[in-house]
Amino acid sequence: MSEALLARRVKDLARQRGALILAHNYQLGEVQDVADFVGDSLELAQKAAQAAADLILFCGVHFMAETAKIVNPDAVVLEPDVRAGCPLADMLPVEDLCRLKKQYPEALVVTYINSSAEVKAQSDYCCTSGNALKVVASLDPQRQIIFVPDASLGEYVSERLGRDLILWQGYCPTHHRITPEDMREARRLHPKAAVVVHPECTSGVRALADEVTSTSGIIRYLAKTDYEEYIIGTENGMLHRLQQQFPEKKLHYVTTLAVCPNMKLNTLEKMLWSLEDTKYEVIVPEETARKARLALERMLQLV
Ligand code: CIZ
Repeated sequence: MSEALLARRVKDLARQRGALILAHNYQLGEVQDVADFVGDSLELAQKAAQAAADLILFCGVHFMAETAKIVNPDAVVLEPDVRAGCPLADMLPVEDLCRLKKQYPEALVVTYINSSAEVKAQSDYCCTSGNALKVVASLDPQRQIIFVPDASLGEYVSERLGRDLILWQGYCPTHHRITPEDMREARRLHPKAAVVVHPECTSGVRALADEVTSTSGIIRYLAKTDYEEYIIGTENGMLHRLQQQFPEKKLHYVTTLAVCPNMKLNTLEKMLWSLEDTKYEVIVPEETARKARLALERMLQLV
C-alpha cells in the first residue's frame, strides 16, 4: 500500500472514531503529516487537556502520552507502540528520587517533563525545556532545588540563573550523540549558518552555539531571525517541521546520528492498528495522576 493511501486510511479512521491525533516534533515526517496537531510536550499536553475528543492517539514517547492522560483523565489515550519509552525518563526510578528527597528534606523538587508519572507525583513542580528557566527563577532564592532528571538542562538553568541546583546525572542519549567535534565540522561546512541547539546537549556543544533553546524556541528563533542557513542541534525529526514552516531557509543537521530510536517506533501502520483495535491504552493509577497533575498545574500557572 502506498504511504499516501495508508495516511488517508489513518485520517479516515481517526475521523470515524472521533480521535484526535497528536504528534511530537521528533516524530517521523509521515506521522507528523497526518496529525491534527504537532508540537512539543507542553503544547501537546495543553492540546490534550483542552481536547473535546474522548479518544486521543498520541504519537511521541511514553511519558508524553502519560502526561496527556494525567491532564485529561476522562479521555482514552492510545500509543501506537508501547516500546516507545524515554531512556532519560528511565534514568530516574522513583525510589532514587525519594532517597534524594530524604537527603535534602528542605529542597523543592523541579522535574523535567521527561520523567515518569510516579516521579512527577513526587515533585513540587514540572518544567519543560521551554520554561525551565522561568519555573526555577520563580522559586524562593533561599530554598535548595533538586532538579531532575536531566543534568545538561539542569546545568544550563544553573549557569543562566547563577543558581546552584542539586542535579541528577540523567541525560538524553540522542542529544549527547551531538559532539563539539560535530559542531565544529558543521560550522566549517556551513560557515554562514546560525547555530541553534537544544539545552539537553552537553555543555561543550552548548558553548559552540549561537542560541540554546527548546524545540518551540527553535521555531521562534527561525521566525525572528533572517539568516539564510541554520545548523540545528536537536533530534533530527525537528527538521521536517522546520523545513515545512520555513521553506525558504536552508537547514542542516549537526550530525545524522541525532535520531531517537524510540520516537521513530511510531509508524503509519501502527497508528492504523492502534485505532482499529483501541490499543495500547495508557493507564495511570488515579492517585499517581492526581499528585502528578498538581506538579504540572503549578508549572502551567507560572507559564
Ligand atoms: O519538551 C519537549 O517536547 C522536548 C522533549 C523537547 C523540546 O524542547 O520540546
